[in-house]
Amino acid sequence: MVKHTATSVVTIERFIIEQERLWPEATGELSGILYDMALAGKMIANKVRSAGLADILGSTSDTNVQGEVQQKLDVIANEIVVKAFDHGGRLCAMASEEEPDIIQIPEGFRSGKYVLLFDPLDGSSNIDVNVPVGTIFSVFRKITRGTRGEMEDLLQPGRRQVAAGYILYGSSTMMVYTTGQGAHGFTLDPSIGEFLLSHPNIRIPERARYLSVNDAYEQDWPEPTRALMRRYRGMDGQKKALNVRYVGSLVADFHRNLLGGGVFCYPANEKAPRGKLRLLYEANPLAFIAEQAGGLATDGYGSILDVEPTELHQRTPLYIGSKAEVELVNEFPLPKFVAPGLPERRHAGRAATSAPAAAG
Ligand code: FDP
Repeated sequence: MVKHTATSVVTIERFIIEQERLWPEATGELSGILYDMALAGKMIANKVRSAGLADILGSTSDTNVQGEVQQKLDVIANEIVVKAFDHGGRLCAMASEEEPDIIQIPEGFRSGKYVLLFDPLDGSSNIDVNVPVGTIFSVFRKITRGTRGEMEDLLQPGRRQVAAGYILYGSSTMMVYTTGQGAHGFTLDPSIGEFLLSHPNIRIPERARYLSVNDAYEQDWPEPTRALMRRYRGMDGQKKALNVRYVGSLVADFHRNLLGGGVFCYPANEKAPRGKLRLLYEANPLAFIAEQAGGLATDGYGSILDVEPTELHQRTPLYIGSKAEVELVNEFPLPKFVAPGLPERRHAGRAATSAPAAAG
């Protein structure tokens, strides 16, 4: 990695170029994807900043005073990302949390060698109340032979990601990404419209400070999950209590814990037996960043990055953050979270049947 001093001003563009030079065989296409994502992030940030002013809140079916159909911000963010990528020639397909099916590159445009999976505006239930939201993305190499992207290209285990990241629209806008060479953070300087390197080589603190979990679901958690949460809260006398911080916007919760040390948990529960969060758009990219920063992510059975996806919108339980806290999950064997009739979760190199037996 190229070393930067605390005083050097490094734009995201320069940083990406410097990283690319470390790989003589690089064609620049992945770098292009990262620039395009930074650009899409700036455009979404602009919309998020003016959300309350521009009268773009509300349901997609609402009509504004001009008689135009209003669009929700997450729909707008989805369009921004799709338009930033579908004509660029770097991707052969996309998948979005907002769309049910694979997004193909329009006929007549060059098809590239990567696929992009993204959640255009995560935490969108927080938009109306001015709480931080984020965009999350994940990039894989195409593995099928044809020109167009196929489902197989999108359903790859997270371990094969070549890049992943997020853009947090908070008190400032930040982009954090990894290409497997550490996790790096850039803060948008709105006066010049550039993301500047502000957090090179992020390392998640080993000593965790925070626990992020929505314990309104406690009554629906199985006993091992409750016991794990008691451990995190220091209630079983085995450990100093963590402080609880829960925004309810995954990117914001993850980012705080990445910088301050902590664990974010969204366990499976009786009503959501496979959890709520999406493997491909949320868990995988954040797990890649967590590992690159020295942390971990598990679904309670094994690394998130080893899960072999079976469907685009697959959900997963998620425990992510500081290594020691995530490793604690192993001490509380969780019940099988696979709902009857749904395909079993498969971990690469490990049969689903090796998961701990049902315990509640
Ligand atoms: P949201 O429903 O607002 O879009 O995955 C979506 C997500 O937010 C995450 O950002 C967040 O961590 C989680 O759901 C919050 O869910 P709960 O309200 O069930 O806690």
